[in-house]
Amino acid sequence: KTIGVFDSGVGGITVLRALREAVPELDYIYLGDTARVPYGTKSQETVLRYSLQVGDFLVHQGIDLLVVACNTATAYGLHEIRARYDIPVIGVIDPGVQATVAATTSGQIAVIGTTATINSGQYGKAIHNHLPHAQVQEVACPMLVPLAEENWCGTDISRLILQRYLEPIGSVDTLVLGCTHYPLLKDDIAQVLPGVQLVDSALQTARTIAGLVGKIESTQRGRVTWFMTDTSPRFLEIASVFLGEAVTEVEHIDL
Ligand code: DGN
Repeated sequence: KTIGVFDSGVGGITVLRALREAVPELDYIYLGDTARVPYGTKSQETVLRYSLQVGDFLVHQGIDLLVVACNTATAYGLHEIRARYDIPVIGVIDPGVQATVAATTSGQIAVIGTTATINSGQYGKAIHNHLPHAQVQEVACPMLVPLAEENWCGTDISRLILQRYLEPIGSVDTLVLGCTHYPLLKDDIAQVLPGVQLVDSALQTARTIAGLVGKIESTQRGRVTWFMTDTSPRFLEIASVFLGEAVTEVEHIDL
């Protein structure tokens, strides 16, 4: 089986990494729309148009399942993306929400994400579907994506920026990392909000897909085929940081 994974850029590699740990035997195709990143600051209409172009490309590659490994694309377009293809399409929001409602005891929850994800209100809506009385604070943290891409996680700068975003949140027992870049900032976030449970959507999405795929007979590690819409050295460098191993053979495509 081949799983198609896409993101606006390199962030979705956190989902790919979690998937390769959960189900290493599968083959993966990763597409990063690096020429048009970020999606997180764009309108719904634009994000949806880009997502469908990427989806069409991956579906033509013959994938068996499509993972929308971008919170912004999931928030703005999952419904339409699902309607367009006859293979299963998994977004990153539902798995994160399921884990959040299972983890919270007080119902006081915070969600952080890009401006687009937060403006969509999708996390809050989905959490309220499960827990109508939950108090959900949704906070846009637009500086965190460039921070992670600069590889400044674990520094005094990352902690200062996180303090500025997170300290006004007040008392919550669970915080959802509603953007693919944020798993890289998990340790910093834990320092700024000690005692708060952190829900990593990338990890939860990988668990959901592992459950869907079920047991696999082969024990061979599958391969990853890489496509990007811009292959400047900077993206390959960041991709390697996000994957935790070198990303070298990337094919450039135009959509
Ligand atoms: N991958 C995007 C997300 O999860 O929302 C973040 C990157 C971006 O488009 N700004």
